[in-house]
Amino acid sequence: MTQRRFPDSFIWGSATAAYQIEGAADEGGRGPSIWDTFSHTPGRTRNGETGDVAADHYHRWREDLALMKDLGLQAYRLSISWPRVQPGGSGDLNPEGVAFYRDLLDALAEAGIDAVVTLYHWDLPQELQDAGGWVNRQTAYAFAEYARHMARELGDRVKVWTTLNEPWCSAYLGYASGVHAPGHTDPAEALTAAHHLNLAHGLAATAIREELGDQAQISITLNLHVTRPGDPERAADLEAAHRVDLIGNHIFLGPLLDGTYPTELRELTRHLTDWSFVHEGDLNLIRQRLDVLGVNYYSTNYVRQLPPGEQPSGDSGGHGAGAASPWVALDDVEFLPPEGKQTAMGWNIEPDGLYELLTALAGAYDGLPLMVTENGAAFEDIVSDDGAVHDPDRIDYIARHLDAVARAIEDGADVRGYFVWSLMDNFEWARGYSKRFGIVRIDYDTLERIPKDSSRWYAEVIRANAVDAAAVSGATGA
Ligand code: GBH
Repeated sequence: MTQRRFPDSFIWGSATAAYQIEGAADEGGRGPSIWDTFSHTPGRTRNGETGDVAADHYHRWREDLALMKDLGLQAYRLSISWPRVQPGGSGDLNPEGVAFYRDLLDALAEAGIDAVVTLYHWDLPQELQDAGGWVNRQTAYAFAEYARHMARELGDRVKVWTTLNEPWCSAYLGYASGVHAPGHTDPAEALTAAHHLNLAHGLAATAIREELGDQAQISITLNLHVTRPGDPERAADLEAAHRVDLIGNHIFLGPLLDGTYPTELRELTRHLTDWSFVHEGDLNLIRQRLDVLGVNYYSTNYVRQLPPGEQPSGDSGGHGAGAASPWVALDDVEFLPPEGKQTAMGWNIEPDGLYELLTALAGAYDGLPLMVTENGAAFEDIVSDDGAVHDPDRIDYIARHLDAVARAIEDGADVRGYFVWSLMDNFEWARGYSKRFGIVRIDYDTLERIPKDSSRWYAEVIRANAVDAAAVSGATGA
């Protein structure tokens, strides 16, 4: 690896999500979301932790904006809490909630920081869940109305509208493995939810363009799975990886970009659903022009096809001990435990996976602009006596992934920007506060913000518009 420069127009950012940082769950007229319900249900999150306070960003956002300015961030990816702006998920808006985001977006604009706004980062208004959540087709229409409201209220302040963050997680972790809200474990529900999420994207994109005109920039962020065969020589493992690609990736890429669900995907899941949730005309509604595709990348998967009758060993690749698998219709696919160096999440570290993903997307979808909307890692911080926070592993991880992004750009992928996950430590969903992804540390006793070494390092990358991954990897021996 060597010093690599990025295009002059490259956008440097950092990302967060509302439920993970805001807190103030009962303030400002906010309604309950499925994550309030889920996190307050005993046994669902580590130590029963919730987002009630989180990083208290709702009250401390001015301080957080100052941190962004210090970093020299060019863009900030945030999400809007749907139940904060529309407490019941339909009907009246909550003016106090809308004002919170208006003030924040105004201050970002004043600081010259572009806002990339995600409309749905998993916090569905509870009232919509009571009516069936994403299994109910009506939720897609409610989402489009919410999107229309946000376009009207905040339209001129938003650079890029991202409809959904990682619908894979909403569908499969929410409805099949149950490790995310609402905690269901029904494979047919997960597939239904996936379609309704796709539909919600299409309807919302249409509504936003109706409000703001065709120049509105629309995106969706996917967590696409880079899956490798456990044994590259074994045809059965290659075939297993292909099926993961269908269930994990093409269930979204298909309707969004090709206007269809692959026949193979329908066949593979035929025993679970007859796909009657796809109504005539849906596929036309879903395939809307994407101005940019958001790509979240953390790690790769290795899979093995099990011989008939054999059960997967262990927890099958970190789905969570005893949890059901999110991988519907793939009972005979074993997710192999990671080998080599891992992050604190137990995820393997493979920057080449990001290179492969970006170049594969560029090859498959000619001319599709891409943006890395999340990449980053949880590690144990090293807090020294003088209060400084050292995180060499995080610097190394980000540097090596940026090197991969730069290589993908050199090889023709149109990657427009990169967002570190995350600006600050936050509520890591079912893992609670134990996992820290921030480049800024949050002291959860005092709620003090302490920039880690990675903050200063990232500020320098932004300033130089270049990364030197070799120096960093050498320093930490990776
Ligand atoms: C992102 O999710 C989220 O957008 C963000 O909110 C979160 O804080 C961040 O990453 C860090 O977790 O489920 O067994 O197949 C990433 C979610 C992580 C989901 C890897 C799939 C694979 C394990 N993805 N995970 S499994």
